[in-house]
Amino acid sequence: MEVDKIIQDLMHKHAGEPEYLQAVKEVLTSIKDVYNQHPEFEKAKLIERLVEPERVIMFRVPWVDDRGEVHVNTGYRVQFNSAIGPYKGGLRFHASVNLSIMKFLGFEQTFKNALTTLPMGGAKGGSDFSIRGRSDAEVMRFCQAFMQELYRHIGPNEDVPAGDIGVGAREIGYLFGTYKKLTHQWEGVLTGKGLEWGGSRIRPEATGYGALYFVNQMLQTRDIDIKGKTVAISGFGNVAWGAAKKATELGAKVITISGPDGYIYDPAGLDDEKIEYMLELRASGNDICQPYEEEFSGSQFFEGRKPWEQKADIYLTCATQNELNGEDADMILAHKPLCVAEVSNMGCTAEAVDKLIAAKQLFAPGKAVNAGGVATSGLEMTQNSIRLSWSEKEVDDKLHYIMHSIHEQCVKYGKQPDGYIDYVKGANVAGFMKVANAMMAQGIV
Ligand code: 2IT
Repeated sequence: MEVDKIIQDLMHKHAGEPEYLQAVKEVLTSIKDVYNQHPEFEKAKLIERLVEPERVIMFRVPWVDDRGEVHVNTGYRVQFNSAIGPYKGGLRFHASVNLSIMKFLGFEQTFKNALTTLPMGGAKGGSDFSIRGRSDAEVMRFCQAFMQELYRHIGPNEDVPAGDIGVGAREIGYLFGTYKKLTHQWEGVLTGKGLEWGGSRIRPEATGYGALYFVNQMLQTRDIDIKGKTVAISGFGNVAWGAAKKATELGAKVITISGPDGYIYDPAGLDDEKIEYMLELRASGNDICQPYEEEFSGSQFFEGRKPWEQKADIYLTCATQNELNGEDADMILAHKPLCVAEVSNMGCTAEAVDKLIAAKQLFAPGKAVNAGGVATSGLEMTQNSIRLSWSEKEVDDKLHYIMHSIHEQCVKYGKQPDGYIDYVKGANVAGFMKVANAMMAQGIV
């Protein structure tokens, strides 16, 4: 079937799943040409199979809060594609979580994981539970209730979840403890574990570090040195923290962070103390960035606004999907930036992506830029399997190599006749070809 017809049918069938449709549409549009060059793909209904998750698990998560009140949340695990390895992808605990968001993230993860060079299939999971304002004991009981169902569906050779928004080392700890208790097995079933119990060095930093390694390579294609450049970052969580840390280390100046409440503009730039403070902000569980203004004089809080209105050389989305829209893209383009990159998954709306690419802006998508996180999860799996812990340098060297390889794949498949590198096309085609070839080899399953 024609790619356009497949998209149309999906829009009809899944009309209530806008994020899923957005992610699918972007990938299918990118791969249209290569798909048409491979009639065997059409015969094998490759795309029809690729867009359908292999399995969706939805379950009830009942738990009791500190006052004795009973709550019921919905749990999800979308096991999207296992062509190139066991299912792999994070768990998101956030009030906004629904099936559409889980499916878009699982779909994206499939191609992202393919780009990492490591053998990992794609999955995503989570719950509409919010850790905001919850006590430690409540978070533990929720994680225990969540794992009481999830444990049947995962395993080190089957499906290996990790963190995402709302799921950090604390939550992974409670989830791991429950899995171990239920199965009597100590195994590498989750990544993002603590260093003392099977975690990998650099994993907390990896998404942000990998993103900056990638951005640096993007800049090098235009002979630009990152040193001294200003960086506008959104978010203040794990990904924003790692990105701010590495950007600062490379000599750039991070001038914004943001939260659901608004953004902070700090013209002096973030230093080590301010970057450490981001961890405190996150640990408070309030999901706001405003307190930064009180803490550091010279900084300013802009309520209900986004950091994209500030002029910067480099813009990095580090919060969540669709946080940069068409209007924001216009504003950013007016600032004539050197580089724009999604570090959050699908950080830009389809309209924003189209505008940035039409303007020949140096721009790259999340599935390439943020793949260092899951890649380092893959390295954690390897260390668990061989029962060794690698040094910081060993892990960081491998992360460098992986980000370099992802960049090369994007250039290979995304370079246009006029020399412009379409990283969206490059990442989508490279990821697709790997998954497609694996699926073809394995027959109609
Ligand atoms: O979006 C992502 O790649 C993640 N949340 C990390 C997934 C993982 O398995 O480390």
